[in-house]
Formats: sequence, structure tokens, C-alpha cells
Amino acid sequence: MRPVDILRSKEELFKRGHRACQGCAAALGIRHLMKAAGRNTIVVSATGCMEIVSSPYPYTSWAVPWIHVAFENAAAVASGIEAAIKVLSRKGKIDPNRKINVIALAGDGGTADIGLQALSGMMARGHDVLYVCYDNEAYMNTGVQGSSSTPYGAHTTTTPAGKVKFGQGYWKKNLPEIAVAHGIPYVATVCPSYPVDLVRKVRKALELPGPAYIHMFAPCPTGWGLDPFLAVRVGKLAVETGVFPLYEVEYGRYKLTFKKKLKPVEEYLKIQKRFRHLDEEQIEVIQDRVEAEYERLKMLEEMTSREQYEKVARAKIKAVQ
Ligand SMILES: Cc1ncc(C[n+]2csc(CCOP(=O)(O)OP(=O)(O)O)c2C)c(N)n1
Repeated sequence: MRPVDILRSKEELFKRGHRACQGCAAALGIRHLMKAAGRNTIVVSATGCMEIVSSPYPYTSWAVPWIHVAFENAAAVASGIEAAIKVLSRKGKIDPNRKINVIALAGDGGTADIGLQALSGMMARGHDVLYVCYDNEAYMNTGVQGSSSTPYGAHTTTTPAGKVKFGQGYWKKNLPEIAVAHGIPYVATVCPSYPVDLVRKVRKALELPGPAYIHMFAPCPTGWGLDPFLAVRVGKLAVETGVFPLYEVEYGRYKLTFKKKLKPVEEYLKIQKRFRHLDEEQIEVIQDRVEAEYERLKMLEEMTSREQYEKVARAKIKAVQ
């Protein structure tokens, strides 16, 4: 099915009625994610906003088997589930031809900070799991504390902007690149403002054997100081300014999936309260960094278009399986 037809389908596996804030882009992205994944899916959710809003006992928004795990171990639990499916298939207790998707889901805190070790293990061992990090760029459900995925200059309750500091003082950890460094078959960035691209990448991630990592940009009106009706717009601006480049890395090959002349980062920054204290000089520092990173991705795209990259990556996957 074409991604656009998947999006049009009436079946919802992440149901409405959940308690996400108005304009929550993570909830929107997960709705699309689940449409792309389909019914034959088991979801493992780390503690975080998306777990809390979707499972207030005795209700649930999940129309598939779903397990809530601790803050740090979504990737480890998903690895165990995937291994169990393999054993049960081998013993004939599950139809070996039935493809069951295993998806681990966690926020940026549960991925970039406390869950990074479990994720690294899952990727190194080569489990056939899709790990999705929805990145709202802070620990949102506990009150907007900064994570290592909080962007440079952003105000959070633990990186407050004031006379002494100007918000987050270091650069956002580059999680997709950490995943790429594990040599897994598929890594991609997605943004709910681009649903067709999102669905296409989720399908590809689930179809390729072995581990896949998807980094989902997740604008958070509550934590970012943003009008809820601007959540989709700000996602578009993040992509259009290069703040959040859309790309995929399949068997080591980079491909930018949104390529246009970049808009100035100020257009993205100025509609969010978390950046309102930044002065011209600080915005210029961010602009330079964004441009340099975009150039780096373009160079990687050019460099890895060579055949040998695919060969090397495929060999590595065979070794871990
Ligand atoms: C070991 C442990 N430490 C701290 C907590 C408290 N805690 C629960 S969720 C959370 C923040 C989650 O942040 P993130 O993963 O970014 O997801 P978000 O809430 O933004 O969706 C924290 C600190 C916990 N549950 N377990």
C-alpha cells in the first residue's frame, strides 16, 4: 500500500481519547507510526509522556499488545520479546511465516540519557526491533527538565535562561549518528509535519531485517512555550531551516529526504518562548552550526553513494544475526 493510502485508512491503533496536551506532535506522530506498523505489532513503552497519557488505568489508547516498562529499559525488554518470538516460532508455537513487529518507544530522556545503554546493546546484538525515539527535547512529563537532547540555548526548568546563563549550554546529542555508528541496517529522522515521509520510513524500517532506529521530532507546545495550533508549523520550520534535517541511512548510505535552500533559523526560534532570550550573536552561532551540520550530511550523502558502503554494512548485519 502507498504511504498516503495507509494514512487514509480508517483503522486507528493509537486511539483518540488519550490525555496528551493540545497540539502534542508526539501523539500525532505515534498515531501515524501505528497506522504504518499495523495490527501485527507489539509496542514496548518506556515511562514518559506517551506512556502516561495513553494508559491511565483502567483505560488504554493502544489497540495492539502494549507493555509499559521502566524509564531505562525499553530496548532491553523489546530485545527479549523479539528473542522470545524467534524461539516460539522455532518450536512451532507461532506461525513462522507471521511477521510480528516489535517497536520500542521512548522519549529523548529515555533514549539519549538513561536508556542509551540498553539501546546500544539492542543495536549491537542485532535484534529485529524498531526503536522510535520521540524527541520533545526535554523531560516533559516530569516538568520540562533538560535532557542531553535539549538544544543549545533552550530554556528548561534545569537550564533556566537568566542573568547567569542563556539556557542549555551544550549542543544536542546526535542520536541518529550514534545509531548509525552501530552499523545497523536502517536509521531515519522523521517529523509528524511530514506524515507521508514518516509512514514510508516506518514501513522501510519494519521491512528491513535487523535493528532500525527512527528519531521522531516531537514539538511540545507546553514545554516549548508555543501556541498549540503551531505544532505542525514549527515542525515544518525545523525541517525548512535545517534545525531538524530529514534523512535516512540505509545500509550505511545517507540520503537527505528533504533538500531545499534553508530558511534562516530565526524563523524557527522566534515563535517559541524557550528561545526568546537569545540575542543576535547567539542566534548566529546556532545558524552556523545548523549550516555546518547540513553541509556535513550533504557530503556524507555524496560519499556514501558508493557501492562499497552497502557491501560493508550488509556483511556486518550478517555477522550479528
Ligand atoms: C529510574 C527513573 N528515574 C526517574 C524517573 C522519573 N521520570 C519518569 S519519566 C521521566 C522523564 C521522561 O522524559 P522523556 O524520556 O524525555 O519523555 P517525555 O516525558 O518527554 O515524554 C522521569 C525523569 C523514573 N521513572 N525512573
